[in-house]
Parts: sequence; structure tokens; C-alpha cells
Amino acid sequence: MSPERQTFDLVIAANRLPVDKVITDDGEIEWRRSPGGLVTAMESVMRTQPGAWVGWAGDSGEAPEPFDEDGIHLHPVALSAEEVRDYYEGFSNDTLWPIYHDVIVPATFHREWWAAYRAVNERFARAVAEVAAEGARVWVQDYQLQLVPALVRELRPDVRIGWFNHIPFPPVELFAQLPWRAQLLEGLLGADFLGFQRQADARNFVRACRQLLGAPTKRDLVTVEGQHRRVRAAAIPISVDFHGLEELAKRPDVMARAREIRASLGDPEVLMLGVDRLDYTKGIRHRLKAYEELLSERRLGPPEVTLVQVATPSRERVEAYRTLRNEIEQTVGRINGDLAKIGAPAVHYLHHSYPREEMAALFQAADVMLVTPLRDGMNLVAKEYVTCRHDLGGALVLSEFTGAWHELHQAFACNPHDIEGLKQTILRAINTPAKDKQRIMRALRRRVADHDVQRWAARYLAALDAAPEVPQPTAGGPSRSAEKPNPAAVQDSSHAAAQEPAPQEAGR
Ligand code: ADQ
Repeated sequence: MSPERQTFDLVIAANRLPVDKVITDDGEIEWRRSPGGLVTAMESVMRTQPGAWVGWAGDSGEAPEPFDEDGIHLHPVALSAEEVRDYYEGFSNDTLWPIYHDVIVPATFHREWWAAYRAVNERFARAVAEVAAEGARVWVQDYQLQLVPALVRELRPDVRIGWFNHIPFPPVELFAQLPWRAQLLEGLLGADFLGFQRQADARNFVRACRQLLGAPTKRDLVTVEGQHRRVRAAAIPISVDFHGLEELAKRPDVMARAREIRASLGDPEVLMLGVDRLDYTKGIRHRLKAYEELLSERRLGPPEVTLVQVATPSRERVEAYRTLRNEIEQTVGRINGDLAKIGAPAVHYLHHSYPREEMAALFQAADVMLVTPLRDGMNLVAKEYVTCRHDLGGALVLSEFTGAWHELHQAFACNPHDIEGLKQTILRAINTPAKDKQRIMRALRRRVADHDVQRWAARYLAALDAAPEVPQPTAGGPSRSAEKPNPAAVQDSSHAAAQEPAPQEAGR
């Protein structure tokens, strides 16, 4: 490390930097903070200690020089156009994503995609090693960077390494299909602590290490033989910025916009809402099927009832996503063609991104929120909806196959594969007396308020600090004594278990 290089005690590594490039009217480049929950969580952590963020800036080709933005040091990593295709669209989104989401669509395996994934992970690891201060905490995010923990450990044995998986971790029967399964597990085992959305995900990981690597495991610990280390895997479910979002939803202009949305839809008795990235994991087709049947059976109908489906454009260069978009748009066209009336569409389909204010207004306008994924690591939309309902109005229909359901079990639970059951649940969410719905909403809101994204980040970093100590091979770094049982870690793991009302196996 050159002495003049700026280094940081906390380093985040994520596929994307938390900013988007904007070209202003006078041709200047500006970086705008993307509003994601992860950034908000990090703000709360980085307020007390300066931090760096290593990630891709979003354009292929040369990376911009490192720069500071709102108190975070941003360190861009370059990706060539071929790497965007092979590492990001290919291996991350067409190999790993389907395997980690129950193979809802078949996964594609290409050795050149794997080579690109490895090369990009190596580049990220080198960038992390450059900006991490002696003994720093390095927090790696998500499935795109699973090799980074072991690569960073090789370069910088002095730092403490954590990884958090935003998506599910698959059961070993599915994970075993990956030709590079051993390398991925070994990559992750370079970390000190691995965080997952649900306990079932952490258990799937531990089982994969036992069955596919023959690693000794005990409860939430995996022993890395040869390195005399133990790695802990536990659930720390992510959340939303409850107070920030609630404050936004209470703004008079946002509340007025919610009323305006309802009025412009003809003031329906029941406004149903779906908000998703246009992804096959989100169960949009199942939701539309249930809705279409309810309309054709005349159990619901416009103008009294209408559905707004917001579908954010996503991964449009991946074939499965293009096919899905065509299917959804055909279905929406058919439903409206068959079942709408003049001036009263049955489905309002919006293929756009919206600012946070508009999302908060939409959430407040909706009587029934339909969250019906076939598999979802958490699903922040469910938590955002209840956060915005400070009026205690509305009802949340929530799939059992989301991480969110493990915390929000008072919601109207559904199995999206069971179309008949989903129809019944939608009707129940509409017809339950307002007083009972308010009671449910109050309980859901309490859960999210108590477990917001700031608490998630604090809990994660505390678990990382409390992870089993590593014997220190080199002199000079902070003292890291020999492996010993860690009472804080054990306590934290039982806490995570207690949070899950109905532990459920991921495999189906
Ligand atoms: P995603 O699959 O992207 O995230 P989700 O958790 O629902 O899914 O987050 C989507 C975010 O995008 C929400 O904050 C939502 O408000 C926003 N959004 C959706 N449509 C929008 C639109 N049209 N305009 C503006 N904003 C929109 C992955 C995992 C999830 C996990 C998160 C966080 O797949 O399971 O919950 O990471 O860990």
C-alpha cells in the first residue's frame, strides 16, 4: 500500500456504487445518490466512521477516478462490455439467480461466464485491499461477489470480512447443480461472518458446506480445515428506513397525491396494487391469473375494483426477462380487452420507475397490496407498504415464499401457486372488517418500526465483530487471539431463530 493512499476502517463492496450518473443540460457529469435501503443503512453507520464503497459505476469501459459523495468515498471498479454481458447478465443473472430462486426458469451454464465472474471478483478484491485500513471491517454484498471474501483474505489477512446475501441461499439439491459449487463455497468461507435473510438460508449454506466440501459443521459454524478457522452463518433480515419513509408518507403533498391518484382512477371502492421489478420470481403472472379469474367469475369487477401494476424495467438483455415482459403485457392486454369497461380499465399497467414520493403516495392509495413472489430473499415492498400506512388503512397480501413473511406473519398469507387459495385470500383481504385490518396493520408496523434498516446494519456489524476470532499468522495487525467460543455469537443466533415464527425449509 502506498503511504499517500486514503484508507478506511469500513469498506463496503457491492456490484453497484450507490450513485447514478446523470448528464446535466450543460453536458456536465453529476452523480446522484440512488435511494436504496442499503445506502440509507450505510449512512447511519458511516456517520460515526468514515467509509469507502467499492462498486461498478454502471457504464462499461474505463472507471471514473475515485471520488467523495455525501461523506462516502466511492471507489469505482471498471467492467468491460464483455464483462457486463458475461459476469453480470450471464453468470450473476442467468446462472446464479435462477439456481438461488428455486430454478423457476432453467439456469444457463457457460464456462466463459464463470471465467468473467472470477476475473471481476478478483478486481473487486484488489480494490477492497487497496482502500481498507489496517484491521478494517470489510462488508461484501450479495451473490455477484461470492469469491471476494476468500480473495480479500489472501491479500489482506488483517481485515475482518463479512458477506450478506440479499437473495435466498438454495437448498443443497439445487446448489449442487452448479459446476463451480466448491469454488463458490470456498469463496464465501473466506469471510468471518456470513449473513442471510432467513435462518433457512443460513442452514442451507451450512448443509452445502458439510455435504459438498465435507467441512465439519456445528450448528451455525463451519470449520475451515487447514486454516483453523470457524465461519458463522446466521440470519440478519434486512429492513427499510422506517422513520425516514414514514416521515415522507406523512407529508401533506404526498397524502394529497394519494387522494389524487384514487380520484384519477375514478375513486374505486377497492384499489389493488402490485409493485415489482419485472422479474419471474415476483409471481406477477400468478397474481394476474387470480385477478382475471375473480373478474371473469364476476366476484370482482371494474369500476368498483381496479388493479394498478407497477413493473420496473429489469435485466432486459436477459432472454427470460424479455419473455416474461411479453407474457405480462399480453395478459394485461387480454384482461383489459375482455373485462374492462369504457373509462374503467381492469388493470393499469405502468412499466416505469418512480420517485420515492410517488411510491409512498401509491402505497397510501392502495386498499390491498399484492406481494406474491414465488421466491424472494426479503421483499422490501411489503415492508415499505406497511411503513407508509400510518393511517392503519390497507391490507397486505403476502406470499409465504418471501423472507418478509417470516417477520410479517400477521399479513394475509398466500401460496401464489395455489390460484384458488390466492383468490380466496384476496377476497378475505378486501372483506375483513376495517377494525380487524387496523389491528393487523398496527402489528405489522410495530415489527418494521422495531427492526428497521439502521438496526439491521448495527446488528450485522455487531455480529461481524463478534464472529469467532482467527489465529493471527502475521505480526503487526490488530491482535486476533486463537479461536474461542463466543457467547455473543451464540446469543445472537438464538435471537435470530426466535424471530422466525414458522421456520420453513427453502426446498420445495
Ligand atoms: P429486489 O428483488 O429488487 O431486491 P425488493 O426487496 O422488493 O426486490 O426491492 C425493490 C425496491 O425497488 C423497493 O425498494 C421498491 O420500492 C423499489 N421499486 C420497485 N418498483 C419501483 C418503481 N417502479 N419505481 C421506483 N422504485 C421501485 C433484492 C432481493 C430482495 C431483497 C432486496 C434487499 O431480491 O428479496 O428484499 O434485495 O435485500
